Amino acid sequence: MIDPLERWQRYGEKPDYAGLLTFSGVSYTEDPAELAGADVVIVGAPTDDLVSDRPGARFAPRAIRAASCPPGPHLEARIDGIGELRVVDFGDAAVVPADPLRTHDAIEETVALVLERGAIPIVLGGDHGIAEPDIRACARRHGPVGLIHFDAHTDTGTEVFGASRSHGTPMYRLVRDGHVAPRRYVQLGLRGYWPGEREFAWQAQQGITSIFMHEVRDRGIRAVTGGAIEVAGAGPVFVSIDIDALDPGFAPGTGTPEPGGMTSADLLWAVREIASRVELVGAEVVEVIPTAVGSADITALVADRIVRELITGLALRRRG
Ligand SMILES: [Mn+2]
Repeated sequence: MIDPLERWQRYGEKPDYAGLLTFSGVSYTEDPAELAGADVVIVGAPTDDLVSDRPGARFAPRAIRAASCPPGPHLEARIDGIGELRVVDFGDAAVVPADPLRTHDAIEETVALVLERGAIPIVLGGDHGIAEPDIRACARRHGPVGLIHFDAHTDTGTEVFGASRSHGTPMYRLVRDGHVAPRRYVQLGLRGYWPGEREFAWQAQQGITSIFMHEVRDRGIRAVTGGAIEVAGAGPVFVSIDIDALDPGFAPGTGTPEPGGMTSADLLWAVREIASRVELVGAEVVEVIPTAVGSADITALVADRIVRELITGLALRRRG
């Protein structure tokens, strides 16, 4: 285990731009045995072979780590999630360029190693195709999971451009294969012009709940988040956050941006609230396309803060 803060111990903290690049400066290991006792484990999944428009999400795990800020008390929640919980950075899954099948196997294997040690994996994507190995690993450990899915799109196509494995199809495949319990599956932030009637008819048949962006706007984030938590219900829950749920004004670095989305303030609160109230077994933040370094990349920055809110919510739940 490497503690990136150790060299700066006499100063109490490490500058964000210096030292080993880990999430929030937490300890780093690639040895699964060293994950014993960890509460939350960060895994990178740098792959974007399955995008249908603009690529670049393969650079996100590094960018999110580079944008991440050191531990400290959350000024609203009044708790330091990283101080309270044992958080470890397990590095990146051994992805293979241009080979999405082997890449997904590597991601599933890495996430499974985290789950075997009893920790909660938080995966930094990557395109949304990684939902398939991420959630499959969680379902193989915990049984079919409830799913709270923030996105502009449903990602429940049977195919996109004729491809059945795409960043537009993972949720269809996960429901079809029994890894997601459809009646405990809720989508938040849907808007724009995709998908069509066929997909929504299939979703209705499965009992999937869709909360559209206009409902978030009209009913407010507290009401729709409360509703989503009710749909997910008791039992294991996975939270999947596609950064394009946010308005492109807040998260311009993404592959299929859709204007008219959520605010950062709403989404950050919602993920903390969810993590503090459900039985979270895993989470992912996907579809971030960074273009700048460190805190200059506002999309990677908000992705980092989303992960911090998840950790803060988990710490609140632990405290009771
Ligand atoms: Mn998506």
